[in-house]
This record gives sequence, structure tokens and C-alpha cells, in this order.
Amino acid sequence: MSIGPVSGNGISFALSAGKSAFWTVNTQAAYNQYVKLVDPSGNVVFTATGSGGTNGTPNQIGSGNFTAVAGNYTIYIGINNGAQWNQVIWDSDSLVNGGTVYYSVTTFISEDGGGTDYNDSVVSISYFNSVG
Ligand SMILES: [Ca+2]
Repeated sequence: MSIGPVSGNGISFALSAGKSAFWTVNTQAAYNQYVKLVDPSGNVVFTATGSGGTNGTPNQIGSGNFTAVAGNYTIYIGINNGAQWNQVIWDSDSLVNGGTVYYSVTTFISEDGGGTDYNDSVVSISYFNSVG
């Protein structure tokens, strides 16, 4: 089972310190989606906004990378610059072989309205265990 549904008004989670994390946000929604990631010190790592993709091909509204630090990150997922918060299902998972973690990803999917299909935005934050 995954976590949620929970409000997108601030979800706390941790990343492995020192990893080079890369993120993407995709939408499949008519409403203007809003995603903001805040680091443990309160600095905004990224903000992504946009709509589209309702034809079935998700619309990527942001991507990038950052170096993860220790502590809890907070992600906000909603619409219209945070005027309303989406319902979010999320989880972290790793690809492991022989007891070694090679790759980890935390994924958040959200629902922005009265639907129940959690297909309005998806955020992926992932990293290889090794750099280089
Ligand atoms: Ca939906």
C-alpha cells in the first residue's frame, strides 16, 4: 500500500543526503497545476505550474536536478498557485539487487477535483545511489 490520500498542503519526506536528485512534473489536467518543493532549510528547490495533457499524453511542466541534503523536504501539490490543494497518493521505492540499493524514487500522484482517478499531476524525484 502507498501513503494517502493526503492533502497536498505540505507533505514531509526525506531524501538520501548527498545524492544528485532529478525531478520531473507532468500534468494531465485542465486546471493549472502547482507544485513546490521546499528543502529542510526552507528554501524553495523548484516550483512548477501548468496544465494540459488531457488528450492522454501528459504535459511535462518542469524538470531539473539538485543535490539532496539531510532532513525533511516538504512538497506542496495543488492548483492555481496553491489556492486549492490536491489529494495526493505517494510512496518511495528503491531498485535493489543483492542487498545493494542502486536507484531510489519518490512519486506523488494527485487529484485536483471531484474525480477519483489521481491523474492530474505526477511528481517524480529520483536518484542513482552512485554518482559518476
Ligand atoms: Ca482526475
